[in-house]
Amino acid sequence: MTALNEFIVLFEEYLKNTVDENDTDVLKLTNSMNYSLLAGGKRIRPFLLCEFYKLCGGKENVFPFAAALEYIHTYSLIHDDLPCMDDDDLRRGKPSNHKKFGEDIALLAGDALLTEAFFKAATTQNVKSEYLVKAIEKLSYYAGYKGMIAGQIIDLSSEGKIVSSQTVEKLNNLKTGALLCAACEIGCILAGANQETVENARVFAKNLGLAFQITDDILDKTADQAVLGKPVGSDDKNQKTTFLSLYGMEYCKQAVKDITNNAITALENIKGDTATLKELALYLCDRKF
Ligand code: GRG
Repeated sequence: MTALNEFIVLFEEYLKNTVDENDTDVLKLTNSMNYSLLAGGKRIRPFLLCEFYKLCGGKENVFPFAAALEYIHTYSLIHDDLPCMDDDDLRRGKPSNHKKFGEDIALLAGDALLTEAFFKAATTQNVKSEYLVKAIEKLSYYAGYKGMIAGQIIDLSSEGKIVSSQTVEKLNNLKTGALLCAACEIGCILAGANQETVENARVFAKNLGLAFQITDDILDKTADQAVLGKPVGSDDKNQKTTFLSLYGMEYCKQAVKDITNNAITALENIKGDTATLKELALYLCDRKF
């Protein structure tokens, strides 16, 4: 997708200079942070933040806040791969952080990215401080114990059990949907959008997250590991109940399309040019990695 690829070039250029490696006493830590941060990735969350910001009339460079979101996403991936969580050896096509640096450093790199995220967010320039405070409130809510981490604990407690579709949906909304909601809502908030727009952005993100996660479940079964960049079959390995295990392949493929359409419908309620966001939703529902 052209707009996403163009964004990635600019954003990566910015991101690569954000964690400095000047202090030789903490080099192991900063190497480990940059190893995961700069290992590629689709950069969907920062892209969404910047697109919603532009859509709502924002004119400043909000890459620092977009980076904050990518820091939090990256920390969650590092911690999720640890032996005490999903115990995965491969991430973004490379050995996972703890495989390369050891569990102690991987744990600290995740901690440092999480903490630094709030520094990046709080020091975003040229945005009204009132908007910045509201955006940081959203970020901490969605990343925290009522958001992404709630999803992780429900996920861990569900392993090896057959759980209801309601639990699988809740888990997905939190684990995957929460940071996507953060991205879309924060983009609006930083631009000073009204409550109705923020709400439409949330409905878009929630549906996008659900379609994204069901696609992830499908790819975990069908993808080529080299293209996916992470192990396939990990849901079966970890005995996870997913939409795929509950409803089967054909139902899930159709559900991805229907839920993506729900996301697009929410976009239609927002004034302005939403073509790129619509293109992104369609691109994500057809992705191969
Ligand atoms: C705090 C330990 C801890 C975990 C939080 C988000 C999360 C829970 C764990 C990460 C693993 C995971 C499978 C999350 C579901 C969301 C998801 C599909 C993440 C992968 O996102 P992509 O595909 O990744 O955007 P890239 O590598 O492209 O950035």
